Parts: sequence; C-alpha cells; structure tokens
Amino acid sequence: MKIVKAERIACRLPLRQPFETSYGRLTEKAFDLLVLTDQDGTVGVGELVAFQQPDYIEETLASAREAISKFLFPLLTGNIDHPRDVWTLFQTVQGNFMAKSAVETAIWDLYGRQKHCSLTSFYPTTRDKLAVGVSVGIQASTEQLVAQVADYVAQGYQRVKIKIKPGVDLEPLAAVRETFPELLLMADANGAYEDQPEKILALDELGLAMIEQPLKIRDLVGHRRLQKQLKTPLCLDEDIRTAEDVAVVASLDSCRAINLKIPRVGGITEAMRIVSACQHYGLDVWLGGMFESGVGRALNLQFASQAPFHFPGDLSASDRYFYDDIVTEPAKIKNGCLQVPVGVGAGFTLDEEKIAAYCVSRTRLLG
Ligand code: OSB
Ligand code: MG
Repeated sequence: MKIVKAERIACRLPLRQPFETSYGRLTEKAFDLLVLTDQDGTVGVGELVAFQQPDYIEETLASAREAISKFLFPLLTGNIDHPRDVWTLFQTVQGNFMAKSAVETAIWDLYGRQKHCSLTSFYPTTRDKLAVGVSVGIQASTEQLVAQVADYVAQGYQRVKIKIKPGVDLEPLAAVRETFPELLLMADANGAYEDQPEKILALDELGLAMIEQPLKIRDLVGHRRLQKQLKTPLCLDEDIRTAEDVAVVASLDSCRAINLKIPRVGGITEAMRIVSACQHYGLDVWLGGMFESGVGRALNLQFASQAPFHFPGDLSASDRYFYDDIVTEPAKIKNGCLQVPVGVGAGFTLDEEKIAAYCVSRTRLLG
C-alpha cells in the first residue's frame, strides 16, 4: 500500500464524571482521529490518545501532532508491504510512542480492511468475549467511593482498580475491601509514592491483586526494593515502553505484572514484542486503557482477545466514560464481558453524524 491522503479530525468527548488521579483531573477527552487513505481508496483510522498535559507520560496531543506531521509522515512516502514494516521505518525517531501508535494502528486498520479480515486474524488464539474491569478515579469521600464501586460491581465489572494518592489510600481501599471481601481489587498510584514508599507497605494486607506504578517513572531499583518487601505483586505501567524495558524489569525483579497499553508502546508491533517478552520472563500482562473512544477501544478489545490477557483489563463499556461515542456500535457490558468486535480491520465503523457533532477541527495533512 501507499498512503496518498491523510486527515486529522480533532474531537472532544465530554466525560460523564471527572476522572481524578494522583496527578490531576480530566473532565473531557480530547483526541485525534488519523484517517489515512491508500492509492486504492481504502481507508484506515488510528486514534491519537495523548493527553493535553504531559502529566501521565511526557507526550502531549500537541507534541504528538508535531511528531506525526514533521517526522513520521515523511517516513511513509514509499510502498508499505506490511504494517510490521512501519515499526522498522519508525526506528529512526526516538520516543514519541503515542504519535507512532496513532499512525501504525491506522495502517494496521487499513491493511485489515484491504484484506477484508479482522486484525484478530493476525493474532494467535483469540476469544470472542472478554471479562473486563474498571478504573475508578479518586472520589470526594470514602462513602462515595464505596457507592461508586458498588454501582460498577452491579453492572458486572469483574475487577476494580482504584486510583490512590498519599492520604487517600489505606482507608478508602480498606472500606472497599470490607464491603467486597471477594472482589478482584487493585490500586494505581501513578508514581505518587516516591517519597513515602512505607505507605505502600501498609496496603499489603488488603489482598490486592496488584499495585500499579507506586514509584516515579524510572525508579526501577526502588520498585525492586519495594517488591522485595511486599507479598502483593507490583505492576508497572508508565515505565514500560519497549520489550527491552520488560527484560530490564524482569531481570531486576521490579514487578510481577505489566499494564500494556498499545499507544504507550508505539503500536501493535511493539505491543506484540512486549507480550512475547512477558511470556518469556514469566510476567503477567494485561491490557490497560487511555480513555479511548470507540476507535481505540475496538482495537484494544481485539488485541486483548489473545490468550495471555486472562486478567480483566481497563476495558470498560463506552458508557463508563462518555455520554456518546463516535462509532456506530459503542462497547456495551453484558454479564461482565465486552464482545470482541468482529468487523474488518480494527472492527469499528465511524458514525459520521457523531463525528460532526464532536469534531473541533479537520486538517488535511497529506494529499
Ligand atoms: O494509569 O492506567 C492509568 C487513564 C488515563 C491515564 C492513565 C491511566 C488511566 C486509567 C484508566 O487508569 C484506564 C481506562 O479505563 O481507560
Ligand atoms: Mg496506570
């Protein structure tokens, strides 16, 4: 294939509830759809999920847009035989993972549509529905948190992740644990405990499935030290960008699990390398989220249908995040599961009316 046309559709979807983490508060999700067309008129779409602030990782929507138009598109001028080749082409650009992922996943989607098959046909064994979890932001009070968790449990979510920060940790988590003794429960600190790791040790008796990224990015030795003192497995999120990072954290014993997000690692090809590395080193791997719209969610559901993803991911129904979505069939929860989309490519169909309603700007980038 040869990419002859590219358009960026900037969108905003308001969130049903603000999402609070140890580093900030999100009230709407701004994202771009990257629409690529090849010489035969086949279209592929990728989602740029970067946030407006560099508070989760270093990339932003603005930095990723610049990386895409200035550095990544110029690498796509030739013929592309297979989407795997994009990974190789992009090796000359350092970092900029979410930018790379937006382009690479659009090319995978285009490739699947051109071959009239679902991207699941490029993955090893797959499931048709997935047990899913939900990530709950920091709430105003413990009562509100317990009520929120009860609501999600009633909706069928099979695993609950709770955002924590110093001072909003042991008490709310213990209250949830007391109300739901059997719940598959975990916590995510987004790196907030660098100066007080002892507060993480205090969570060790709650029977948590894991604790995600307690210490700051790159403190792999600190994570190793903490893991040694804990029964609860640690999980790394922000720290894992490549399969080589998996080799490092496995060798150090910094964690026992990886939260894999396709955009954080630069796309599907690197995500596959990471799954293989996790299997090689015996680390658990599960699929995380970035408040994706229906486009990124369909891609995530297809990817997470692979056998190694047995632990329910941050793959929630569209209505957990948004009032409305920009695809014709937003993900819905049924018996605690989401269906893996079966359509061609990444399995979504854009809803043009909804895109017109939530689009902020359209920019022709190529052609
Ligand atoms: O740390 O996993 C995280 C959302 C945005 C940025 C970082 C994280 C998250 C989540 C929610 O925890 C994931 C989701 O449900 O999409
Ligand atoms: Mg996380």
